[in-house]
Amino acid sequence: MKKPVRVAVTGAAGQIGYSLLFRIASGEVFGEDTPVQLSLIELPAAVKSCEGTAMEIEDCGFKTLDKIDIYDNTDAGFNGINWALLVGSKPRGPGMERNDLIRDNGHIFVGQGKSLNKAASDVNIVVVGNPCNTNSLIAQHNCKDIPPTRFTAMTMLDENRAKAQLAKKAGVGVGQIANLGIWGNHSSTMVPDFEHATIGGKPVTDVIKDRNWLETTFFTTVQKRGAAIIEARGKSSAASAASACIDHVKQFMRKTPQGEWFSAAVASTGNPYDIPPGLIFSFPVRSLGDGKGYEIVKDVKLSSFMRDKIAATTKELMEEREVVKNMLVK
Ligand code: NAX
Repeated sequence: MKKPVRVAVTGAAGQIGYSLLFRIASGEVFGEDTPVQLSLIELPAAVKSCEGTAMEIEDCGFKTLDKIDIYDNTDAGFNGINWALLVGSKPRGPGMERNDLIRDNGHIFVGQGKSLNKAASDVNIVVVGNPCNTNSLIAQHNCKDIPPTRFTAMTMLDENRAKAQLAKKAGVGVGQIANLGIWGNHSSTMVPDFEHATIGGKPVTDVIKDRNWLETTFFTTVQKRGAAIIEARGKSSAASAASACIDHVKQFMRKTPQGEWFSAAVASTGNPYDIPPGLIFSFPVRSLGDGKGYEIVKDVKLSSFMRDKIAATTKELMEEREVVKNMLVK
């Protein structure tokens, strides 16, 4: 067996946590030869429920599960971890403005950034809790000793949603869709880039000739999918979000094959797409493998249609950054 991997999950008693933890413990993500040590982190009021989840995980008899610890604070829960999956955050309450939610949840990520700085070093951080791009930015600013490239936010669910829509329209299996990059914010301004994606190795626009559908129905279906799920299910996406989180970690664990890419929100370096440096922005990226980093794909030629959409999502992220500027350590 290899050295154990220690994985912390915040919001472990929540609905995404319930779909996520079992798959991590099962060996699906880190391999059947890697013992998994889970660190479940919750608010004190949800610790009891977390204990119930932990009992169920134990009862699955996963051979890769080494141990489970439960914490109600991040200083202890992040101690020596290799992966931090930051899922826990506060949902938007009735009558609450988006900026109030951004500020409220921002404080959680100030504290978690500071705890990561104290308690962990060789760690990769994935922010799922919304607004995930800006929460990742806050955590990263409050965690000066860990390189910014270790912080990501999840836009894999948006990528998976976009691929599913294209596959349905083209009448093919979703495995035929490749290189579907999401640009920008995980919000309704996100940009699902159909212009560089392929279906069975051919450009999407050669297979789906209805450009109007791609620019309108496809775009808005992907952008508003989260709201459509809440409307239908009465609850927000959970199993699909957990599955996307698994996909995100797996993508960073392996070297991305030549010519392929996937979507993740990472710190902008300012070029080549003129996105303000430092913003946690979703790009097409390629992993260098073993969770050791990534490169932003540099050679994507953007049409004026895509550039306009990307400008709108950039503006939204800059506005979010302005709302939380007092939480960002220079
Ligand atoms: P739930 O409300 O079911 O669970 C959240 C859990 O987090 C609760 O158990 C709560 O006690 C815990 N929590 C809150 N503050 C905490 C803190 N400071 N430390 C530790 N735990 C804390 O929400 P769930 O459906 O699991 O969603 C979690 C987050 O994921 C939400 O912010 C949600 O908006 C976000 N999502 C992000 C997605 C993405 O693609 N990036 C998609 C799905 C989801 O909407």
